Amino acid sequence: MHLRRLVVISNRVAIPDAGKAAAGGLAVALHAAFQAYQGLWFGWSGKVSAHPAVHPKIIDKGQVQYAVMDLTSLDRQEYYNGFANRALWPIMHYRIGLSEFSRADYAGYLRVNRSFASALAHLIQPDDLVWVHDYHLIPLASELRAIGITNPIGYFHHIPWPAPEVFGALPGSTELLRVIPDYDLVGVQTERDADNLRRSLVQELGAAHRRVDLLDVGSRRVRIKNIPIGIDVNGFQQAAQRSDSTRLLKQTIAGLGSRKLIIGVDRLDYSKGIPERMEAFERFLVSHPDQRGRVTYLQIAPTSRSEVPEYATLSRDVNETLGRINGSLGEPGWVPIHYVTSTYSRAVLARLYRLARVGLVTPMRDGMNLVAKEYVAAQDPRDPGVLILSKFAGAAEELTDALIVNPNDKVEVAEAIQHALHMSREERDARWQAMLKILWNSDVSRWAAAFIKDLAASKATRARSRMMLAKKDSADR
Ligand code: GDG
Repeated sequence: MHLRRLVVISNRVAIPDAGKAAAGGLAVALHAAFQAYQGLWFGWSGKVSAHPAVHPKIIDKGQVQYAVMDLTSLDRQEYYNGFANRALWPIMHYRIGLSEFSRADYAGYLRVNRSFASALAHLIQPDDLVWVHDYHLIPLASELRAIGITNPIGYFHHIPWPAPEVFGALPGSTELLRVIPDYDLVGVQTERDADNLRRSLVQELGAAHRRVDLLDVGSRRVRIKNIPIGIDVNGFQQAAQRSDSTRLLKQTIAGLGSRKLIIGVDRLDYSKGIPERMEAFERFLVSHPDQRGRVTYLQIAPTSRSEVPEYATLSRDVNETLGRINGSLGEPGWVPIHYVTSTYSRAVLARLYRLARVGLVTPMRDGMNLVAKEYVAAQDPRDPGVLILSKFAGAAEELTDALIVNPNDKVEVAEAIQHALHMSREERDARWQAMLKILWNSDVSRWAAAFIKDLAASKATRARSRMMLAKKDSADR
């Protein structure tokens, strides 16, 4: 049988290690899709070189081919650290004040997108479905169209799409909006994100709604739909049940004794609300002094984007807050907050989630937040823990049976912790069952399949829309 090819493009490419299971989020998500399709995965190798090759390095791994390009150090600085992570990331997370726009960075962002497009164009075949991932690559479809690629091209935006008045604060934002209709399908995490992007297109570019999710922008038609990303539910359930142990697990279990565990797991990023969360935990201990010595909060926060100055500032803030709280509230034999910045295996994470009575997931803004879903999946059905979830995480649109909180309100978060620690077994059970059902409905393999199905269907829609818009043009003339 002839298998259609799926071409995936993302900033970084996860080339699998022989014998090892797929590692991170996107790799797991695409694993299932690449079983059903021949695959090509294209992106940055993660390496910097003085004179990167014009053509990508191709690595064959069975049904999937990986094609990776090196970047120059200037590319990395302007495209990745600069425009993507210092201008776009904060704006998309509603942090206008942190967004550092520079024309040079923006030019670098466009330059890398253009060079990716020209390297990729040679590899795309007429029947391929093209799927672009995330904010590093928004202009890619436009660059591909400019060199004659007419395949269906979809884009999935993993992070929030902010309200028009926030997005509009970014210099060049209208230019970025103009490239959106070069995609046939734009997937976002929540209905809120979809609505924000559609409103920006209508307000800034005069786009016209054909249907709620379908917009005509000039001569192009784009579908904007929320397709919330899921996790490998079964994988997390299995991993959480394993009985082998590691040093961290043994130490955590021994250190806990009869104390209850509260867990937070986040990349060290200001969008995740880590210092604010520590302060909410402090508030909880101050308001409920009988709980001192009875709970431990473990925060795992692998360092990320350390070359971006705002992340170094955050790291200092977290350490300061941590030191202050542990210093003022700790007792001999009890440290309130345990904080680690190393990366642990998914297997260890799953076991820690299961050990924890409370999953504390309180980002200031988050596209989805997979940790919230992983925490739920890993729970012991005989004694499930409680998820406390920020109303500003995309996951809150689905996981309405979590204890939903405003992360800016430390008293509210503190009281949610108290509620979670004392929640009856019946209530915990009912909330967990309801959330697990939702997780199964948006399992990661279903997510990828749903996006691909909509993208494949967009070809017919596109052909029809071209015909109708051509007719309209000639009628107008
Ligand atoms: C972006 C969006 C959206 C964390 N520490 C370790 C580790 N992790 C894993 C978690 C989880 C993943 O990293 C983090 O995913 P999140 O969704 O929580 O957040 P972002 O990294 O910001 O991801 C986000 C996501 O894209 C997907 O669309 O949900 O909103 O910002 O899977 O488990 N994994 C391992 N060791 C660690 O120490 N192995």
